[in-house]
Amino acid sequence: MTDLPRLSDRTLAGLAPVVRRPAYDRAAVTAGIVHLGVGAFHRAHQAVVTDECLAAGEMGWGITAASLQSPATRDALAPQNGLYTLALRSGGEELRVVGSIGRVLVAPESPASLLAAMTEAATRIVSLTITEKGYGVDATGALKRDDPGIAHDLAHPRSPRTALGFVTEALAQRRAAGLAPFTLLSCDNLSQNGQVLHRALTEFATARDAGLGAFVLAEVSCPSTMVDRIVPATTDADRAAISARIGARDAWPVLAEPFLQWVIEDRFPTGRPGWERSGVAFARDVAPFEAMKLRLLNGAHSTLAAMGRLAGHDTVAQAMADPTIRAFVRAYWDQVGPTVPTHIDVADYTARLLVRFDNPALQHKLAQIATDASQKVPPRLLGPLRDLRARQMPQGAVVLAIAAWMRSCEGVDDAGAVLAMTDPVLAGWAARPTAAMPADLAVRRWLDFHPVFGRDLAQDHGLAADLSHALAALRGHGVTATVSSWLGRR
Ligand code: CS2
Repeated sequence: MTDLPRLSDRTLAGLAPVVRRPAYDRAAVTAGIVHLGVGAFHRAHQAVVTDECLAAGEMGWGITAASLQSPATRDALAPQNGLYTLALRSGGEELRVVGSIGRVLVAPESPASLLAAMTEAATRIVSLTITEKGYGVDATGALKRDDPGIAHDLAHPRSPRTALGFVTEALAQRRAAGLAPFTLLSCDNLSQNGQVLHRALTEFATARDAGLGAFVLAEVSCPSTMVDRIVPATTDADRAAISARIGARDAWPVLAEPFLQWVIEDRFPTGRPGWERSGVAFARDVAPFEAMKLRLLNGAHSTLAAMGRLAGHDTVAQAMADPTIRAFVRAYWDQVGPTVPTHIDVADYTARLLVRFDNPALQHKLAQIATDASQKVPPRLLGPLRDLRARQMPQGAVVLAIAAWMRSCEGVDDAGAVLAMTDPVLAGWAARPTAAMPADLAVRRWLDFHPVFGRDLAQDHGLAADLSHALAALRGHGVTATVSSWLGRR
């Protein structure tokens, strides 16, 4: 691989014929979007559909991307002029080089450069994939003013570190300069992501200055979006294989499934690219689509991450090949399906999910999904649980999934091997329950943990009893026996 030339504008023309490449003059593109959080997810959806808009002649919508933390993506992409390969994998592999990202900035290295990009007159959209924890809000959606990043940015508004800090400062500067605010587009997996962002931002701006808060509340548009594409993390083997296939060294290609669904509320007061040309759907309300995706796809993913890892599986496809876990996922969908708005065809969606989860070419690691689970469990599992309890409908599958997650946080799998956990919120919780604690005490402690469970569920004694029972069974008999017995009793 080291003998290959580096992927860049200069080597584009010489790539293997199998690779699709930007069909436009990249030098003529100007940036209209600043994107915060230039991870694989962004590079597998928004950057791709924007690439198609550029190819269709909408040259004012190039992307300036920024990392809020690490320089790794910039270090990979800068020598490549922002170019990278997207590999869509199912039976075969479809390769294309994406050209929509121009510059990649690293916020901690130069906050001023990022603020300058965000306050350019031409910047009309600031989009975000900063993960659930990037929003600086608690389980009720309120701003966490004691979060170290938020507290820093409120104390030092001109040199921000967090997404909220950058966005607010950029909006304040635009306002002072008489420039219209940009539209803020959250593409993270949160229910009502636009509303969550708008509320967090309004609270943050108000804490800085009441007038700025009122301006954000009234003038800044935050459409909600639902993005769906499974994007496994790139491995070194992927880097080598893709570089060999394209005939140039790509330091950070991105892999994904062919499926893509992106639904956006059409509230862009200062304009947007014609993303609909590449299949993006614009809707008045994305909430039904979010509920469908978060509860059925992501809910099953988090369940698979917990149960699959306890049972010793490594990837989604492997866990789905385990007959007990597969049967459980189907039962889970049957139970949760009725909490999804009625005009959604749940049977059709879950039938397609089965095919997507079975895709063996993706090698989608359960450990990747288990990362930051404390942020993911509330919308994915607790949302449906609350709905089912309110409607007095059966909840056994959801309870068992939550108990499996609690069990997986105890740090050992069913064979006694260590289960690593990457979850800063849980890691920082000194009173985190351990396997040595009786199941009912452990559950009590979990339910009292407000950042995840809010303040309502701790009052629910029936729920505590059901969870304790499930946790004790999982500890005593393991996932396979516990789930089989639950399936048998249904
Ligand atoms: C996954 C999601 O890592 C995770 O938590 O559930 O990233 C999932 O693959 C995407 O939301 C699919 O659109």
